[in-house]
Amino acid sequence: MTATLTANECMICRTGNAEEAFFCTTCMAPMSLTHESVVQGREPCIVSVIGDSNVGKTVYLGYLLDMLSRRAGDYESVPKGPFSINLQQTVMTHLATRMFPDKTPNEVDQWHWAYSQVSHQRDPDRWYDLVMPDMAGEAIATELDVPESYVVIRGLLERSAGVMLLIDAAQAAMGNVQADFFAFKLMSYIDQLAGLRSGDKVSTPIAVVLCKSDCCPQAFDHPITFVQTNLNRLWNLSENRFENVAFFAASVIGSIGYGSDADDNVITVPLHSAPRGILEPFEWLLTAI
Ligand SMILES: Nc1nc2c(ncn2[C@@H]2O[C@H](COP(=O)(O)OP(=O)(O)OP(=O)(O)O)[C@@H](O)[C@H]2O)c(=O)[nH]1
Ligand SMILES: [Mg+2]
Ligand SMILES: [Zn+2]
Repeated sequence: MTATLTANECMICRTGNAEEAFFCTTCMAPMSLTHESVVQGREPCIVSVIGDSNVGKTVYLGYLLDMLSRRAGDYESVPKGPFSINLQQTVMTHLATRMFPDKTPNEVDQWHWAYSQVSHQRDPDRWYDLVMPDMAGEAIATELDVPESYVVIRGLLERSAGVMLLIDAAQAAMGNVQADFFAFKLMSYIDQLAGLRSGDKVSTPIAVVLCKSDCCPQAFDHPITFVQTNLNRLWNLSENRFENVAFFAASVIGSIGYGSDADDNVITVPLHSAPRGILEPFEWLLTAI
């Protein structure tokens, strides 16, 4: 791929910025992404990780990035700049001290963005340059309800080579329709962005990840049946409008305990990590993009 970005052009919304700008003035994406991309001489693939607030995006993405940098599954991952390490460091530091990371702030300039070069041992000369931001679920919800309130989310989804749509499987399994409706809305948003005629289907590969499946093992046994049963609106839209959707169950935590914070609020405590199904959606997406 040839570099089409100029030195001070935002990677996400293409606004020209001042040379010294840290963040894009229009969408607030970090300009360090552009600077790294210009050094590489090619544009990266953007993989967007989306989903409602509290579904487990930060924990999943941080854990995935850490597994890649520990050569899990024979992957090799090289971060492009120290800013790319912040997300995995935050997540792993929290889990090591039996805490969950904080909710991602709605302010775009506080999101962690990971920009990494990834390859696999079976084809060591093929490198994927990936940009994966950790977005806030509430910001995504606001963009769905008031389009263009978060220019960065729209820009990211327009430019994404692949999407990971995360869903709280534990919530869906309990019959809470919020999980289905949120995913349904997100898919409809992506469909609308693609702007295709009704007969054409969206070709962007979408990995639907059923997070917290440790709480509902049936999702691991038969993810498709789980989606057809508990997330039927999402299933139908995927079939009707999307060419390339796959379903995966995942969980990071083996068991959860309960404790209290300084104000006596009940909090969940990750007792130990037992990653399951973390790499599979990523592997599928890499082969699909
Ligand atoms: N059982 C279980 N719970 C999990 C797992 N991962 C995350 N959680 C729970 O889900 C909560 C939210 O996880 P986050 O990764 O912060 O969620 P998020 O999608 O980033 O949320 P926002 O930042 O608000 O968008 C955590 O505080 C945990 O209580 C998991 O693998 N298993
Ligand atoms: Mg988060
Ligand atoms: Zn921008």
